[in-house]
Amino acid sequence: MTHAEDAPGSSDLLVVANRLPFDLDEDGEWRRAPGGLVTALEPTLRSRGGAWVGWPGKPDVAPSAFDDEGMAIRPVPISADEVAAYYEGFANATLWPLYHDVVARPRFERSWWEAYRTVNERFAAAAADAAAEGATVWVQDYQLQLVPQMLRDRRPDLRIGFFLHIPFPPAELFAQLPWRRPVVEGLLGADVVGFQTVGGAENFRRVAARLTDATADDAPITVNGGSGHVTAPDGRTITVGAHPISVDAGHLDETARGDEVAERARSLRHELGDPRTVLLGVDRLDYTKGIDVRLQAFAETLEDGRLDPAETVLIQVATPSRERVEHYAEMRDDIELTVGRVNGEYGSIGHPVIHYVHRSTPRDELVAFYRAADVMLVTPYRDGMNLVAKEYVASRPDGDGALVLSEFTGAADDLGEGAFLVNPHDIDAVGDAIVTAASLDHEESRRRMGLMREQVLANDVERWAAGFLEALGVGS
Ligand code: ADQ
Repeated sequence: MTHAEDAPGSSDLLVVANRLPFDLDEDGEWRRAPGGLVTALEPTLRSRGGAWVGWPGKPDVAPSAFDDEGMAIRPVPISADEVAAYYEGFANATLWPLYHDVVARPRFERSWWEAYRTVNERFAAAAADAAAEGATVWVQDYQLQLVPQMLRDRRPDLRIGFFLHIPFPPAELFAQLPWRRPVVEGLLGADVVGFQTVGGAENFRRVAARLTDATADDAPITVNGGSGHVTAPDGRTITVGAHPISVDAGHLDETARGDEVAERARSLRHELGDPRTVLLGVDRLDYTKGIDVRLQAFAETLEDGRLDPAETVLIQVATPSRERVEHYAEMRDDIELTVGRVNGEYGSIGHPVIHYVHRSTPRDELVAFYRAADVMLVTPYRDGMNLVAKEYVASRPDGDGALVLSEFTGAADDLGEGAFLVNPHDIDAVGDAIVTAASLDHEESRRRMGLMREQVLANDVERWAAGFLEALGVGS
């Protein structure tokens, strides 16, 4: 059905995401909110007079649309009650744990589902309003899975893409969701549905055939290549593909080459007491990231004497995240307790073995951390991709450094040849990998880093965006 009020707007290319590339701060001023997605998409949107539809990050405000150097910014208002039910509730306490292998128990609340539908409908209406006749609309992520079909109902003339940034779980787990069918039908409103990994794309194709009236082929799905196909009951064909996201590799590489960053990395090591080995973790403080397992494994290597606390330092940078969601507050307490316990046992006055920073870090400082670290620890229980792993690699133009990487990240598919892959549920294996990576000889470390750098520099975030848009039929 096409709604009478949905007359075409003027944008030929739209991105629809939970958040805008701008935040509205406490004083009602717009502040740029940089991020990988913004970096990748802004140039294309600007050059095409495109639009970005999203929430300004502050509840109960309805700011007007505005133009930012050729890109239309279309705010979607969300009330405080809706933030609690749609965002903190359905998105982050139902879908997030369910899609990450149920590492925490998902909550299924009917009122949250209602709010999710209502807010998705509002995003669909805003996109329908902004899109020109025959425009292309690219919908992002798990907060907006109903938007593709809602948008198609309003505007059958549009070309619609959807990309999921988090994992798509196996059918056996997804089937727990009481609203599994409408969610899959929502996604099948798109022409192209993209996932971080081949595994995620295959899971979705299987779920679509099993839980809806659609049928699916069994064509091999390959990275940025072969696609699967689902045929909807109305005869439309939906392309299902794997498009692993990446980082702004060239920019990170260049920043890391700068004298300031090199100097900051040196001074950082000096401030740490010039230890032989610096280990680093950088994460949003989230229970999926396996911060607990890496701290525990690190403590055990100190305990059994394989690493010397006088010569080794672990920096853990953890950005505050979703603090109003129940599981997050608990996890923060657990992690901080472990940090205190390990430092109490193995640190000395003025020389803690774990330096724990609970705040967001400026980009250049983060790059200096990456350059200063001998071993990067990325140990999620499950992660769609994990950009930190790729940022570390892009920030090592010196060709040194080792990466310990969970096999349950999307990044493991891309960096598996050079990283030390581990099962984060196997604490002994994580400890062994930390020790091996910390004692790696220079030549082997350079060989492994070389393999990873080749991958990341050749497949940056711009290429990712161009690849998805090409699958959608948008030429560059
Ligand atoms: P996230 O779960 O947020 O992303 P990740 O991919 O690691 O996880 O990205 C985190 C980003 O935040 C990185 O760019 C990192 O540099 C930054 N960051 C983390 N800690 C920081 C700190 N203390 N200070 C400053 N910046 C910090 C979701 C999915 C991932 C997927 C991405 C992109 O969960 O699997 O890779 O989207 O698709």
